[in-house]
Amino acid sequence: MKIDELQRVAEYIVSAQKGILAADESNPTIRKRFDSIAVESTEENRRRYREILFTTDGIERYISGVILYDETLRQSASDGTPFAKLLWDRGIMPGIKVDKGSKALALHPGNKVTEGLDGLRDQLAEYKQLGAKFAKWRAVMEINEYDVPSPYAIRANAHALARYAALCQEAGIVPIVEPEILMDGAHDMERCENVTSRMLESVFDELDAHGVLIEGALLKPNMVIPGMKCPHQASPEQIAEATLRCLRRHVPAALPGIVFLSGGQSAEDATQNLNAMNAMNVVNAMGEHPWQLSFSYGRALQAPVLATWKGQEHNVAAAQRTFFKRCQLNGLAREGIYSRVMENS
Ligand code: 5MM
Repeated sequence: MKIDELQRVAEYIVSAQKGILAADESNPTIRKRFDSIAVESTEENRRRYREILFTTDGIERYISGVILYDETLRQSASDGTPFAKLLWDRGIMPGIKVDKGSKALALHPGNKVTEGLDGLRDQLAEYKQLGAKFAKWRAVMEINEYDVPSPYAIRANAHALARYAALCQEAGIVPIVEPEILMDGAHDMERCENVTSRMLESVFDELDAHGVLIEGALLKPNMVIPGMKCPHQASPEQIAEATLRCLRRHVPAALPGIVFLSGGQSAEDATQNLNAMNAMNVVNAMGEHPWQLSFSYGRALQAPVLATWKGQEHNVAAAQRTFFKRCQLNGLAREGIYSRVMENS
C-alpha cells in the first residue's frame, strides 16, 4: 500500500474551493433522470451528456474529482480522448463507483445491505489500469418509525464499507466511504442525528478493525436533516450545528475530508447548508474544523444542468454555463462565503 500516494490523492480531492461531481448514476438511475427531460437513455446520449459536463470550461477551479460509472470510465469524448484522460489532463481525478447497489437484508424486513464485494479485488486492478484514482461505495439506509435501520443492518453495511475500503487501499485507490441515511420519510432531525451517529460509530469501528488508513480515505455522509415529510423543517444553521456535532463525536481528526452527498436537497439548499458549516469554521466556539468540509453532489450539481440541456444541442452552451455556476457557488460554500443572493447574479 503506497501510503503517501493515498494521502496525497485524498488531500488533493478536498483542496481549497474544490469538491466532487458525482456522475456515477447507474443505467437505471440515469434513465430516470433522462425520462424527466424526455431524452432516451441510449449509450450515445449518456456519453454525450457526460461529455457536456466534463468539457465545461473552468470547472477544474472547483471540481477536483468526478465519480464515474463503469460504462462512462470506458467511454471517450467526441475527439476520441478517453474520459479518464480528459479529466486527468484538466487536473480532475477520475473515480469509479464499485458497489452493485443495495438488496434486501435476509431476515431483516425493511433493511438493505449493499452488495459488490465478490470479485472486487480484480475489478479494482482493472479500474486502476483504466485510470481510476479513487472509488466509491454507497451503503444506503432508510429510516422508518419503527426499528429501521436495525442495529444489525448498520453493522452489516459498516462491515461491507470497511472491506471495500481495505481492498481499495490494497490496490492503491483512495476509498470514499458513503454511509447514506436517506432523507425520505417523516422522521425529525433528532432521529436522523441518532441514526447517523450509530452508523458513523460503526463505520469507524469497522475501518479500524480492517486496518484502513484513515489519512488515505474520505467520508461521504448525509447531512443531519429532518425527513422531507417532517412538518418541522430546519434552518441551515440548525442543520450545520447538528451535523457538525454528530461528525465531531464520531469522525477521527486524521481524516482529510468529508464530502457530503446532497441526497435530494435542492441545489440551492445543498449549497447553503454546506456554506453554513464552513462559515462556522474558526468562529465556532469548538475551534477550527479538523477536516475539510466539501461536496460530492450528484443531483444538486446536475438537476439544473439537465433542465437546461433537455437533450438539445442548441442548449449545450447554456447547460455548461449553468453547470459552471453551480460548481462556482459550491466552491464559495467551501469557504463559507456563499450567499443566496448570488443565485440570481
Ligand atoms: C449520482 O448518483 C449516484 C449513483 O446512484 P445509483 O447507484 O442509484 O445509480 C449516487 O451514489 C451518488 O453518488 C450519491 O448518492 C450522491 O448523489 P446525490 O444526488 O445524493 O448528491
